[in-house]
Amino acid sequence: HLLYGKLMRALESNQLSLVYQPQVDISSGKLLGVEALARWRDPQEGWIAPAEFIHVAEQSGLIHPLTHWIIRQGIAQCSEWHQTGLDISVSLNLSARCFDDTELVNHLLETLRQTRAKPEWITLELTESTFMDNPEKALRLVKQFHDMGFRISIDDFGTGYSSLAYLKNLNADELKIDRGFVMNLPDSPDDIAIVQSTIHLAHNLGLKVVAEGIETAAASLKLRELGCDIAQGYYYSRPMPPEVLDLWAASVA
Ligand code: G
Ligand code: G
Ligand code: MN
Ligand code: NA
Repeated sequence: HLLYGKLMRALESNQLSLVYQPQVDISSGKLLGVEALARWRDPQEGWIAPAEFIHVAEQSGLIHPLTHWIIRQGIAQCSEWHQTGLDISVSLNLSARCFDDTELVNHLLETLRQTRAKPEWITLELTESTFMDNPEKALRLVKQFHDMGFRISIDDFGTGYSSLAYLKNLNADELKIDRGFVMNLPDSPDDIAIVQSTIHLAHNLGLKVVAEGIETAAASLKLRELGCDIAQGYYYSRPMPPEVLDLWAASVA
C-alpha cells in the first residue's frame, strides 16, 4: 500500500498527534476524562482519516509501533495533566491486533515507570469484535491489563457479537454504547429500548456506562434520564489538542 511507507516515515518524524475528547459526568457536567484519538497530517496529502491509516497499519505490522507511540504519548500526557492538578483519566484505543503484540505488556509497564503515571488513570478501550477474534487470548490479556491496574472499557458496544457470558467473564469496568444507538435519541423508540436495556445490564454487572456520539442537548437529557453515567460527543466538545483541552477544562471548572 502507498500509505505504508508514508506512515512509517510519519511515525519516525513525528507527524502523528493525539487529540483528546472530553468525557463528562452526565449529571454534573464535571470533566472526568478524555478519549485519545490519533491524527495524522501528511505534508502532501493533508489530513488522513484514522480509520484509513489504522487499517493500513493493521494490515502491515506497523500497528505495533503505532500503538506503542499512542500509548507513550497518551500516558505521558495524562501524567502531565496530573502534575498540573488536572486529575482526569485518559482512554486509549487498542487495536484487535494488539493480541499479537508480545511487547505490549512490557511497553505499558515501561511507560508507567518512565512517566510515573498510575495505571488507574488509564482506560484501555477494546471493541467487542476485538474480543471475538480470539476469545481465550483476549480474556488472558485483559486479565493481565487488569492485574496491572488499568481500567478496561468495551468500545462500540452493541455492534459486535459478544455473548453475555463473555461480557461477564471479561470483568470490564466500563461499557461504551456505540454512537449508532445514540444519534437518533430521543426520537427513536427502538434505540431508547436498546439503550435502556444496555444500561440496566451494565449496571447490574457493575459497569459504568459511557454514551458516545452525543450531538444534542435532547439526546444528553434522554441518556441522563435513562441512567447513563458518562457523556461524550460533539455536543460537549470535539476532540482537541492537549493545550486546547487545558483551556476547555479551565472554562468548565
Ligand atoms: O477519531 P475518529 O476521530 O475519526 O476515529 C475514527 C476511528 O479510528 C474510530 O473507530 C477510532 O476508534 C479509530 N481510532 C482513532 N484513534 C485511534 C487510536 O489511537 N488507536 C486505534 N486502534 N484506533 C483509533
Ligand atoms: O470508534 P471510537 O468510538 O473509538 O471512535 C470515536 C469516534 O467518534 C471518533 O471518530 C470521534 O471523532 C467520533 N465522534 C466523537 N463524538 C462524536 C459525535 O458527537 N458525533 C459523531 N458523528 N462522531 C463523534
Ligand atoms: Mn473509542
Ligand atoms: Na466507539
